[in-house]
Amino acid sequence: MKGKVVITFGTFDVFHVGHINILERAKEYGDYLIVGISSDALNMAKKNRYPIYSQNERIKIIRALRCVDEVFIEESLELKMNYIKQYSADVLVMGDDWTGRFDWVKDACDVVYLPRTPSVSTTEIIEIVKKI
Ligand code: C2G
Repeated sequence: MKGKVVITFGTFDVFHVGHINILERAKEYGDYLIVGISSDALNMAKKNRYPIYSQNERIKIIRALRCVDEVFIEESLELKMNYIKQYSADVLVMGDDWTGRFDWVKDACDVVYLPRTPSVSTTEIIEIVKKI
């Protein structure tokens, strides 16, 4: 019995504290946390570059977290509804950089947008490291 199922999505490239903050807060919305991890190909389509860490590395990192119960690869942003139904999710949690973008799944589950952790992002880390 999984209890209340929470689903969230992301790339989680160059894993940082903003990522763990949203995953831990997402878990508080239910009993079982499922994470859809963007495939390398989806990342290329979304951000026009491949992630620093491959999808297999990102899966390994996310799966190892205590708050995460299950992971899968997210192949397309348009498949959100399919994933929500496939995993019987009760609530979708996303960071507030996505506010409003996934309201269209509200017929299938609750949708919650949580504030992002300020002053940390993968892009910023890459820029800082480049300058060293
Ligand atoms: N995040 C956060 N605080 C930060 C950075 C990220 O709360 N400082 C959150 C984002 O809001 C997101 C999650 O961490 O909910 C993963 O962030 P990204 O890896 O940047 O995910 P993204 O590429 O936006 O992919 O289907 C949706 C997409 O797959 C989301």
